[in-house]
Amino acid sequence: MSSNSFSVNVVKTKPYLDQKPGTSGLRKKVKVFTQENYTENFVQSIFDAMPSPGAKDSTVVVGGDGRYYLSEAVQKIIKIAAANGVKKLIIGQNGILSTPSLSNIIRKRKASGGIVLTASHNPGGINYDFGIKYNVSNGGPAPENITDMIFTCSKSISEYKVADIPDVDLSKISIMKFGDFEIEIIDSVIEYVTMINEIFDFPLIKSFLQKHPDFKVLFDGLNGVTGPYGRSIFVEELGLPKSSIDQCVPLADFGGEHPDPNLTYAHKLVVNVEKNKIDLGAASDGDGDRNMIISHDWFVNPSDSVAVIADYAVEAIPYFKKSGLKGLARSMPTSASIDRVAEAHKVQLFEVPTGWKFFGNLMDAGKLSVCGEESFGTGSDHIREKDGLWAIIAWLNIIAHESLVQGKLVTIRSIMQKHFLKYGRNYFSRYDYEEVDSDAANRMYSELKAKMSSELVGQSFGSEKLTIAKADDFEYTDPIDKSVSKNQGLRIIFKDGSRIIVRLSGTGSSGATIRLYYEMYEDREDMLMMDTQEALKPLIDISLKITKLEEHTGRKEPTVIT
Ligand code: G16
Repeated sequence: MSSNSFSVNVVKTKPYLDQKPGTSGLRKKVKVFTQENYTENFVQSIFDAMPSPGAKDSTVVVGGDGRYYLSEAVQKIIKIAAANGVKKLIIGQNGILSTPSLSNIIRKRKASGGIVLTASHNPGGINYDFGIKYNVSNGGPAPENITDMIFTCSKSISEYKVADIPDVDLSKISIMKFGDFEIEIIDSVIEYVTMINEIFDFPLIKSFLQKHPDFKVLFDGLNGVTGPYGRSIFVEELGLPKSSIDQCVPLADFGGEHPDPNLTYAHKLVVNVEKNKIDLGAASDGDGDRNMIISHDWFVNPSDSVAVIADYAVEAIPYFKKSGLKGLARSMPTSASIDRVAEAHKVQLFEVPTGWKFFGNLMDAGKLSVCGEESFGTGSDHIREKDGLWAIIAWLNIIAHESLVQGKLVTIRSIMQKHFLKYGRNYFSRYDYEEVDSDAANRMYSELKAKMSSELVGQSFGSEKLTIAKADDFEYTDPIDKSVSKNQGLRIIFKDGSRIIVRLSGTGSSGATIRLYYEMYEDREDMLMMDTQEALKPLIDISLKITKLEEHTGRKEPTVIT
């Protein structure tokens, strides 16, 4: 087989049986990906599983978060893509594209799909994690039928194709041709920043920042991919001082940290926000799709963050002023804070399983505008991935708008208080037990699952309110394509609507991560600003009793509390 300017070699290989994509792509240690043919097998399986009309003559976007092994993986993808008849690859400069930026480029360039090279918020470096995810033509993560197909292909693969083209220079913005196969290296940042500019009210934000020079912003890129995007937006576009961005140079090992924007792993930001009395502190994760919002006197829980953004969307954000609010959605473990906003705005609320891929169909069908997950993911139908910087700029836009309306500088805390007074508060917390022995976690989970329908319902924990009304394993039928996703997490729902959810994470790369989620609703005015852990203590105690977590795992404390 040969083309104009390269020949194609067929390489014999043996399948690896562990290439099942998780919640968001295949994530493993670098050492796993660097085994002989491991990466090649998975990439070939992606091209084999690409939905009709398939890989031949397709245009595919490729990019990642700058972590260790990125360039090697990109060079392999180029050769395998060319050999499989892909017509064009669009690649971020130096292989860099944030996940939301890649989603945007798939949509803008009408590409057939994209390959995202990231393990998201998981640590990077030779001893840590890498990941490969396939996104489809709407810009979003491949749905389960396609990830299942990739897995099926990976289990029976016997050969992959590779073109004998040389390694290409990823550092120069350029167009290269090898026969009919074209590679375009694009600026990683420009198109994303243009999109953000079109969505939000930049003139309003700029005039707000000029009027309130004491309003302090601090964006922490956690040494991940969003650094250059953050610099362009906060410093170059909005004119904020350079001191308003931190850790904004992407590093292959994220400076040895977890690039995960939560209160534990974004510790440096948390300390700086408090010490320097920051009004809007924010962070994004390794690949730029997660976000955290914090001020010196308030941490915005992600479940509340999406509710506030949805509430202000049409009033404050130009994109939604134009498009209106079509519908709202959240993942199942996310608190029902946004449900109340949906009711007030008279739009439909969808509850989907954990995983951004479940929002895509609803957006494509014009039924969904704003959605979010408790796992620090917030976004809208502007793309088909969650979008960290989008959420952060949304908050800046809302603060600027509300300050204009009230004729004075408002704080994040005051916005939250106003929200709770209007809607009541869904107290929410998540406990993560990371790197637990997998067998112990599975045992705990299946024991609890066995008790769900029979033993648990009717059990009371000290009061009528805390009597279990319902216990099940969440199952979702996609309203658009009617596909059914089973086993999506154990729900224990009490008579007063409080919930305990138990899930095993689908994104870790070693051992198991147990997630316990707690939610309780409160609308008494004097109970709206309580400490979250205190408010949820009764539920936390109940969960430890019924899961027998310590007995099974030996863990006394969670590793991360949100
Ligand atoms: C991924 C998914 C999210 C999901 C999160 C946590 O995020 O895209 O939709 O909520 O994992 O999943 P789990 O609880 O199974 O670990 P990311 O930022 O890792 O791509």
